[in-house]
Amino acid sequence: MADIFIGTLGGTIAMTRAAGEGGVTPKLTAADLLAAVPGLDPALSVQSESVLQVASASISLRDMGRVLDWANRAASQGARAVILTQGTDSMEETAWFLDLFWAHDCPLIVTGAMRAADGAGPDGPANLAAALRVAQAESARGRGVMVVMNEVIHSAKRLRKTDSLSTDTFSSGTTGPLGRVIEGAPVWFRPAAPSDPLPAPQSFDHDVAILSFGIGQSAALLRHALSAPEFSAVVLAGFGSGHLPADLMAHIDTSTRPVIYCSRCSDGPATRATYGYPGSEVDLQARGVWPGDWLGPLKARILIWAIEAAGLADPRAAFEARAGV
Ligand code: DAS
Repeated sequence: MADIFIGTLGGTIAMTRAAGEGGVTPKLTAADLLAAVPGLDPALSVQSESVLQVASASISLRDMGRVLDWANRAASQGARAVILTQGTDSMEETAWFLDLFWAHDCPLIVTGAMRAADGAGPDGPANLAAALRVAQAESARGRGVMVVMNEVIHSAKRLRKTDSLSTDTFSSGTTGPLGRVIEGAPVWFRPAAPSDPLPAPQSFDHDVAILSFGIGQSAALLRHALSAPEFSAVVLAGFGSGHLPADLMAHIDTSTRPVIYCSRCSDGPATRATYGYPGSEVDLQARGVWPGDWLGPLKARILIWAIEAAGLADPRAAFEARAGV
């Protein structure tokens, strides 16, 4: 039995450019990624598998169901830790998806790279090495799904990609990261928090829309999202702490699906009781729109999608229980 299972999903960490290609594409296998990690402990028993080979914007929720099954199998077979490598573009969504369903003490660590494997100073091997260090630590048990990038350990819930290219792209915002990897071992800034995993997803056919708003935007997309049968829920990425223009409020209809308001800002919560003007959070809630609380639009979308996939009887209570800090 291997100590650590590594599943690779593609992403920049696995990308190189072949002659004639216009840019890098995912090619490297799990074995290639491991071979590039300097100073890998030869006593460490690792089992690796290439699970997907895609850019992370192309990972579907159905794919994530398969990845979750793969990771669950590894944990049930006695893995000490599971590591997934993937693209950073969707990491804040995929890690949160996994965290919502992860029911093991065994840590699940997600990592990737901002620089391609064949460029100058690729960060992939260092990130995988740091992820392995966290995976090997007894203190990582019971901490659910984490993202290790740039030697910083983020919770799946708080992590956001903040820069399209910098190697220092990930931030846990106001609440800060969970810890850092220092001299080859994790140093934790806070204790492990208890988790309340959702039952495994039963359905993958539903879709949740995110609508972001700019000044003067018409009601066309809002009307469509709130009436289209394809959408089982709608997340509104509103101004400031979650506000909509007053003239759009007449189009809000929460009678057929959950509608959630979040902040379109890169940090901070959607408020509940600060502003009372038309289009404010007070007005939205009076019309049946749920506060996204501390979740940004991407995380709120994954959460309501997961709750619907799990078929919970009281989606609102399940959402509220998980949307706070
Ligand atoms: N931006 C790339 C990455 O960081 C591509 C992707 O997300 O797959 O891996």
